Amino acid sequence: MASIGDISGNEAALARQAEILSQPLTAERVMANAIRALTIDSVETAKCGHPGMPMGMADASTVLWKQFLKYDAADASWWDRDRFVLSAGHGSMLLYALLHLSGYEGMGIEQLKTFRQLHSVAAGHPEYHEHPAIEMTTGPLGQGLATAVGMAMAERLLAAKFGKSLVNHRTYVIAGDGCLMEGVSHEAGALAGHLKLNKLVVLWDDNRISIDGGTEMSVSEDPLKRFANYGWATKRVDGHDFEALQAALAWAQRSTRPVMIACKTIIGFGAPAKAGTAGSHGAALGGAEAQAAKLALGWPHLPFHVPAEVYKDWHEAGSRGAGTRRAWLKRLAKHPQRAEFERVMAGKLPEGWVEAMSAYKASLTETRPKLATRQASQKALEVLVPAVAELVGGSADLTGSNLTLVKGMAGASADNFAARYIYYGVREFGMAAAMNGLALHGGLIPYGGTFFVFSDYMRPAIRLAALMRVRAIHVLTHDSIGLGEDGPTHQPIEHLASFRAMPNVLVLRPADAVETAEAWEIAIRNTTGPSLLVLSRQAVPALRLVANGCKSARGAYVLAEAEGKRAATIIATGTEVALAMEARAKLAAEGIQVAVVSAPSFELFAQQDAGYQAEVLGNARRIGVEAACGFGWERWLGADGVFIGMTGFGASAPAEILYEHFGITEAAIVAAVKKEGN
Ligand SMILES: Cc1ncc(C[n+]2csc(CCOP(=O)(O)OP(=O)(O)O)c2C)c(N)n1
Ligand SMILES: [Mg+2]
Repeated sequence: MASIGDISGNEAALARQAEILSQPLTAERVMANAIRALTIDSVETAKCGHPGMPMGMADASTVLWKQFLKYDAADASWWDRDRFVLSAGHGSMLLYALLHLSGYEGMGIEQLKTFRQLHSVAAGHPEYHEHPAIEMTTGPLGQGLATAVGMAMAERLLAAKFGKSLVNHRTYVIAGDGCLMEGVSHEAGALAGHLKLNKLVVLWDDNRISIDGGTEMSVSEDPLKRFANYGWATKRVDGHDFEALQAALAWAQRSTRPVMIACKTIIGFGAPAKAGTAGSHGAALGGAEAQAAKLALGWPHLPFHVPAEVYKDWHEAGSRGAGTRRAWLKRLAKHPQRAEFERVMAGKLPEGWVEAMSAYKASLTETRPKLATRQASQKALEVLVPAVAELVGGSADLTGSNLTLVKGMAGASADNFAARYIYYGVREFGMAAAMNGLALHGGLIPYGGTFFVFSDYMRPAIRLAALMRVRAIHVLTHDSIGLGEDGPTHQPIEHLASFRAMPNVLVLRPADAVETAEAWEIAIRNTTGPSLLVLSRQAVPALRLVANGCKSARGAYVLAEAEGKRAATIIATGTEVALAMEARAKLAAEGIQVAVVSAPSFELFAQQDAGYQAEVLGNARRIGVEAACGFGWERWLGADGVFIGMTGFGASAPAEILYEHFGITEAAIVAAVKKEGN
């Protein structure tokens, strides 16, 4: 008998496969074969897709969905369901087949027939908004796993708050070799191990094949040992042995640590020639091989036909959780915290927070503090954190710089999840992915801090948040050359432009304490994607002296109108608004009247009607000022506009020297206005 360690080569895989296929078909194997057959049919119909992974993991998924996963196909949005994340998102047909077979509405056979076609819910990779049971968008390898860590954290945090009669579920992940090769698996795995997220269970599709071939070409470590070292409980099983899988998953339920089960599988299981090879990873098997695979699997049915008795078994699995869900609903109905639980899970903001912020903003116009906007952000948080109980903060080891922690917030630890702050460690990507998971889980609004320049390390997670329209708030401090001496490695230049280019991302760069408070209000209300609060290290004067309404909500507004006809309009963001105001005063003293427009958010301004935009931008020549690259500013400045900012990387020196050195000065603005005026 071939041992499970012997299946890395195609020959060994085929021998092992033949041995398994020679065994009598069990009901479970037939259920798994339904996944394989639907995968084959959908991929053949689309003439593209990834059959290998669903065919390899069909057995393990069947055991999970039949016996362990807590779900009720009648209600995809049951709050206390187990979360299932297909981190190896290329194997999307596995998820679609599971949803179809277990009886979810909205994933009928017609959907599988249109796999990968325009407007099909069965898109190439699982897309969050396509079906309510798709917990997140996956495809960028590793991120499913890292996001699932956030979901598992959310479960712990909410269980600590509402009790386990309401919150008591697991997060299951299927991850491939690729997910574990990705760097983010290190960050996420280490964080989960540290926090002892024992209700997180990862099934590793240990087929040792990726696109280029066998993983031995590029991998020498043992991922199980790596995860064991992070503090995970680990186990190896034959991924085609139902009893072994069942025993491993039963063992996982009792774990006091996060669990990784390496399921030794044969990629493309069932395909007579391509099984065990990269050839089954990402292309249709082809007519002859597809036919032969069905024959080998003992699946004699027409394409897309699943016999009634197989549906019956699957529907039983899909409704297995119905009683548990009903019992949960009863508990919820009489739970003393029911209203609050329902509010946070529905993503509704509490009462009173708007009034608290209004009072705070009014106090700012009295005290007119000169503060760095990162400090102003902390002051806003001092109001928001008590008022918005679902806020969960954190930082990637820069708490004292990002100023993300406020009084009364305990840090979460393995022993204490009655907490509202996460020390993510120096793991920006892991943090941003976990924040997505916290938000996707529901019940929490995550914010997290790092230096703006290190948004580069988080970009893939911010992009997924944007694609999924997830409410995650990033507190990005040290936003320009204004951070000074740390130099060009730490000075963001192209970041504003790059995030303004990313759809569904709201970039907010406030100019003073009032605008920072407004930015927070906008971010908390923004449910259509991530918000980036881009904040300064250095102090700025109070510029907004009246705080009625939320002017920043229009993206840009006239902060100071010209006394009379505008000779020019100076448009600035963040710390450069103060410079613009100084230049305005200087010019006024010389009888030249200019308007200053503060533009904290290009995205919000772009959404305003043409009339408002025209009124703000005016007819006079425009000068844009921002200590960053000018890419994208032409949109507001017009053909004869002038941009004052950066054209290359920064340098290491005190901030004032750098502003002088790079010519971002009051004098430069004055000169630009005068030049234009002539
Ligand atoms: C971040 C990222 N890099 C690259 C890819 C392209 N890609 C998709 S699947 C894959 C190989 C994954 O191998 P594995 O996880 O072992 O999947 P299997 O072939 O076993 O299905 C690659 C490189 C991707 N989807 N995401
Ligand atoms: Mg693989």
